[in-house]
Amino acid sequence: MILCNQSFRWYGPNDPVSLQDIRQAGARGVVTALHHIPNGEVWSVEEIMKRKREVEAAGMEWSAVESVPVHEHIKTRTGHYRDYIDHYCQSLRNLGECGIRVVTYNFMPVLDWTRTDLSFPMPDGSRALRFERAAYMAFDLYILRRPEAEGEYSEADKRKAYERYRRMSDDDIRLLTHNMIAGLPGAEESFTLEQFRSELDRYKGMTREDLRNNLIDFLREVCPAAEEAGVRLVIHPDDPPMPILGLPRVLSSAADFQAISDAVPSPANGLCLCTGSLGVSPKNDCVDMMHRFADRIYFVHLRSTQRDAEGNFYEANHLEGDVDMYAMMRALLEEEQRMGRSIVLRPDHGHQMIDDLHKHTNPGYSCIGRLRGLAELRGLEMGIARTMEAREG
Ligand code: CS2
Ligand code: MN
Repeated sequence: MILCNQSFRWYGPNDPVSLQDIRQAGARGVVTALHHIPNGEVWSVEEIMKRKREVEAAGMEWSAVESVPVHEHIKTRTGHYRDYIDHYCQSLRNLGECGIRVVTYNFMPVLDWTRTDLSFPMPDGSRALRFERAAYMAFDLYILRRPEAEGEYSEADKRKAYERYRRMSDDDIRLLTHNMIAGLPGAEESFTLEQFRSELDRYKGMTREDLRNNLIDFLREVCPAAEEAGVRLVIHPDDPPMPILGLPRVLSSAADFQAISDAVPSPANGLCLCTGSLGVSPKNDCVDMMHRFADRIYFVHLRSTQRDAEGNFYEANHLEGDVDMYAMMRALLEEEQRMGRSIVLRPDHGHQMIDDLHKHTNPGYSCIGRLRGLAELRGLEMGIARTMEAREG
């Protein structure tokens, strides 16, 4: 029986969660990146090998890179994008040479994932990441004061946003601003409001077709290098899977992945199926995507969210919320048997719980909450795998 390569994300030597913690959590693989190398520079064989040896010395393997970041100049095809693409290809060659086979990236303009609340209290006392639509609109309209925002919301939404804004203290405003733009783990940059406005300006007038074309051009340029190096690139979906702050989006649905896969039919052009991102939209069927794109899926993030009628969502426990985790795991195992290869899997975020609550960790990446997620996913996997085996035998 082929099982998933159960992994855990590690932010490197500065991560308050240690490699030993990760091993004790039951992971076989470590998902990490060379966060100390500035966005756009080449990852040298030496630096890659140093990290690889560190992970192996702790008794695990470096199962996937998350992420080799894509520079904003590449996303906008401006400035030094040519150099950055050359650097990207060189990093892929170097990673391949070191035996690292899966490389994650995203093509979200300016921001990686977006939440309004990084510490939302759950009934059991743990804390979750949350997206509250009214707070988001209040930020857009009354704090960021994005000029186009006025015309993009209904009157009812604007009233709701204003009501929400009116009730905020200065501290609330500072915290919301920080949560929205001050940089999250995985995000390569952090901004002040002023800097953020000028970053948004780079995308003025850019449609989703324009952004998609830039992504396709990028893939046409890097996939041959990835293929040669034996590396699979996987794009992480937009989180949340809807336009944010007027920015265009390219990977929010099955149709979006189909489009880039048709345009660049290289085996190196892969998908990171993140159920925590895609699952926010009721229109996305993650189980169906697992079957449909299995041949291109080399990495899976399992996480669930709970949405409501207002457009808010919070990150739920891994086995609860809107994502049918049993069906997801079954689809994953079925595809792995069919293809005869294991897929790297990690619990995406987890709640801050138990001792996590007294520690300062990267939002979403405390140890115990993710340990719970991984334990639940491993148990689920074993249960389904044994049942499948019994049926076959
Ligand atoms: C991650 C993303 O924390 C997360 O939600 O899944 O930040 C992911 O690492 C990037 O988008 C991939 O480039
Ligand atoms: Mn994810």
